[in-house]
Amino acid sequence: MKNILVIGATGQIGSELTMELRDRYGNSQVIAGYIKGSEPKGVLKESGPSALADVTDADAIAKVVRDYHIDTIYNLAALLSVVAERNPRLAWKIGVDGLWNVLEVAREHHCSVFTPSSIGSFGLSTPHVMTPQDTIQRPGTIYGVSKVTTELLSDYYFMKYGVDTRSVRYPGIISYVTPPGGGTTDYAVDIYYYAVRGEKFICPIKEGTLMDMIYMPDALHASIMLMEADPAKLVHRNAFNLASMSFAPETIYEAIKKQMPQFEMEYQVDPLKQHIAESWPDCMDDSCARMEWGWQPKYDLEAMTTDMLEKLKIKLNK
Ligand code: AKB
Repeated sequence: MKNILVIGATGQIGSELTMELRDRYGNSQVIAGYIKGSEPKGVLKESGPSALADVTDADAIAKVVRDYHIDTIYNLAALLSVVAERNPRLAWKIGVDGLWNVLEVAREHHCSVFTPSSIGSFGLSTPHVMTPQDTIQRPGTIYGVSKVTTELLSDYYFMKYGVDTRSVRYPGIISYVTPPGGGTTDYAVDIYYYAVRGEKFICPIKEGTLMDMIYMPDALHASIMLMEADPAKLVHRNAFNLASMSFAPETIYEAIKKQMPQFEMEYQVDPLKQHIAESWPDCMDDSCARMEWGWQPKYDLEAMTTDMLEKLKIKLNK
């Protein structure tokens, strides 16, 4: 039986991943780890156990792992790219020092560890079209620098201590449940909220800027699938390119407009976001994920748009 700790359970991915894991493995088997000031609420709180699990506090993590006999940790604690750029030291403390704490606890208590990386782990010198699995990673943001470090540190703990570490490079994740906080790809979530509220959307990313994106159900499925994968088949571990769809602002706008013809958008480019976006891949080659553990996305832009609009109309009473 699996006993799982989700660190960062109240965040954008954590809030949905915790519920998905509870569906699959049983409510009492999945502990929602949170930090002070960000306690679980509603169904997340009521459906299963939760515990204080601040990634910067190794003793607190060790205590939860001991108390609940944890064997698998999903470590989702991180600042997103734009926020990280405004507070590099904190981004490092959470992303890298925090991972070190998790890996040490995992080594001692024989836990598997999933720590997501991102398209942000690539930089301007990376080939941008069909970015290969193994390629140049010289990011120009602290977010990217910390993501590359977490990939390397996770591989190091696997090679040196045999800790079962695995990871994917998430594209921008789109969801109607918990909004993201401070990422470069957030526009692709915000645009749906504006459309459903009947408001004009001001796009911070320039026309023609391509980035990989994924719908949350596919991102959750991929993460769990990788942690379930037969280790004998894994040539790579930290971290797999994960692709699903790649689009520029005008393409997602058109996809929404097809279903909501009144919807309007104009551009007011945010220089920091644009600078970061241009350093990331246009689209990644995820053939290693497909070959090594059978990755296959379910949603394309059209299917995601239909579902997002439907779910947001209910959520926003529109
Ligand atoms: C961000 O934009 O910072 C994240 C990411 C792609 O890692 N969504």
